[in-house]
Amino acid sequence: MTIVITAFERSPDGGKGLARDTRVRWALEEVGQPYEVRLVSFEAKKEAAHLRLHPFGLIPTYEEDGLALFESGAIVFHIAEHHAGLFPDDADARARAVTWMFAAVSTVEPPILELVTAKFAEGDQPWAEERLPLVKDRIRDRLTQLSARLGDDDWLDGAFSAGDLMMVSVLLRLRASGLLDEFENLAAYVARGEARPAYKRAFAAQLAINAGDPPPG
Ligand code: GTB
Repeated sequence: MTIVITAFERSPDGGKGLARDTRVRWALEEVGQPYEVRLVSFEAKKEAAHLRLHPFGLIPTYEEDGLALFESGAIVFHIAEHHAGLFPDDADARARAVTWMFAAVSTVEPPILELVTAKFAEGDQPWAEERLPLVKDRIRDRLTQLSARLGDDDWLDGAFSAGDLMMVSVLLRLRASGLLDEFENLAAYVARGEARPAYKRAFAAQLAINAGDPPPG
């Protein structure tokens, strides 16, 4: 049956690919699975029909046959489990790829999201300017550690995997801040992810929606 994911009717980023449907699209493109997208407005996300799919009223969601999933990490995991191309065959290597997926969403992404909160939700608070450098330094700490581990390698653990897909997706959110460019190997790592044909297709598909053109195909 057709895979259906949800995405913003119009992403607030205007098509920069930062909303989390992009990582799901990327995973589907990597494994060569066609999919459809149901666009959801901000209002519709909070209505009963969408809340049945996503208890927190967010995107993305994933539907296939009787299965409905939410959480981009869980969705990418499911795609990687069911289709060749995102997990290595070796069981230990696979476990390490899963570890990197968790590291991306539970260790690296949280301080990055703090920066978004500090800039956009708390930016007008009297203490905002004082807090910002602290938030940025917490991100730098994580990036320093990640950069040391990646070293001169192309990917985090051998061949490209779902772990890299999630990590690159998380790091992309930092580009506008300039923090990524402080770490040459991480900037190159993200650029390698973006250069993958599957990423380019995913990016183009979300851009077509958010720039107002019909999706390709
Ligand atoms: N942990 C969940 C996951 O990984 O799936 C988080 C899902 C989530 O936060 N979804 C966001 C959402 O639905 C969209 S991606 N927000 C709507 C709401 O809160 O009502 C987050 C996002 C939003 C906007 C930008 N942007 O404009 O740059 C980037 C990322």
